[in-house]
Amino acid sequence: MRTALITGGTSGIGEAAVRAFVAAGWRVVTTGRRKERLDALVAELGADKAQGLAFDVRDEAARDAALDALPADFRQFDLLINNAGLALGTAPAQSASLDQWKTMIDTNVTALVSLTRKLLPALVERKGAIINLSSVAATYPYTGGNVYGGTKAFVRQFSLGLRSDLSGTGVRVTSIEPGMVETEFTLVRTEGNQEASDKLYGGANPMTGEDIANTLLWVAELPPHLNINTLELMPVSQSFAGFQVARN
Ligand code: NDP
Ligand code: 8X3
Repeated sequence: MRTALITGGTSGIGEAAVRAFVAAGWRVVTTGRRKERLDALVAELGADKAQGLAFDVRDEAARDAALDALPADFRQFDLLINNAGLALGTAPAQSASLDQWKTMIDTNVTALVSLTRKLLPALVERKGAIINLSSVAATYPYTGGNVYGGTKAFVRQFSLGLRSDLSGTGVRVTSIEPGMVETEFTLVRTEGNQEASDKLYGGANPMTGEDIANTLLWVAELPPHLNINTLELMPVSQSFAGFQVARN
C-alpha cells in the first residue's frame, strides 16, 4: 500500500485530496493546525487508512516531533503533496501589511522548502513523487496579488529546479497551478469575510476541492516513466483580461 503525506488536510483542496487518496486505496498522513478537524476526518476514514498530525507548518520542531511519533506503517512516504498555504490581503504593495507578507513567505515558501528537504532522501530511496500546489498567480500578475503571486512563482520554479536536481533518481515532481477553486481560501485571505467570499465565487461556477483532488490523484497514479511538469487549470468561467494603462 502506498503512503502519501498531504499537508493542509483540514479544509478545501487538501481535505478533498485526503478523501480521494484514501478512496483510491492509499494510506494518508495529513496535517493542519485545527486538530478537531483532523480528528473528525481520521474518525470518519479510519485510523488504519488516515492519520492526522496537528502542527503549524512553520514550526519545524513541532513538525518533526509529530512525524517521528507516527505509527511505523505510516512513516514510509511514496508521495509528498505540499498543499498547505494561504493568501493574506489584497492591498497594493505600497499599503500592504508586511506582517501578512512574511506570514505568506514563511508558510508558502520556507515551510514548503523545509519539509521537502526533510523528506527528499527517503523519497529518493523509494523513487517517490512530490506534487506542489502553486497557482495561476505564479504566472499571471493581478493587482493585490504581489507577495502571494511571488510565493507561488517560487513554488513553480522550485518544482522545476527539483526536477533537474533529481535527474536519474526516478523521483517525479509536479507543479499544480489552479485558478479559482471555492474553498476557505478567500475567507482566510479576507480574515473571515464570508460576504466577500460569496461574492467572489457567486455565479462563477468555480472549480471545487474535489476537482483538484481528482487531478492530484490522476498525476500521482500515472505510470512511473511519465512526469507532468506543470499543470494549469481554470474554471471555464475564468479567463484573461488585458493590461492596465495609467494615464495623466
Ligand atoms: P483552504 O484555506 O481551504 O485550506 C488551506 C489549508 O492549509 C488548510 O488545511 C490549513 O490548515 C493549511 N494551512 C494554512 N496555513 C497553515 C499553517 N501555518 N500550518 C499548517 N497548516 C496550514 O485553501 P485551499 O484548499 O484553497 O488551498 C490549498 C492550497 O491551494 C494553498 O497552497 C493555496 O495557495 C493553493 N491554491 C488555492 C487556490 C484557490 O483558488 N482556492 C487556487 C490555486 C492554488 P489549518 O488552517 O487547519 O492550519
Ligand atoms: C489562488 C488563485 O487567482 O486567487 O491561488 O490567486 S488566485
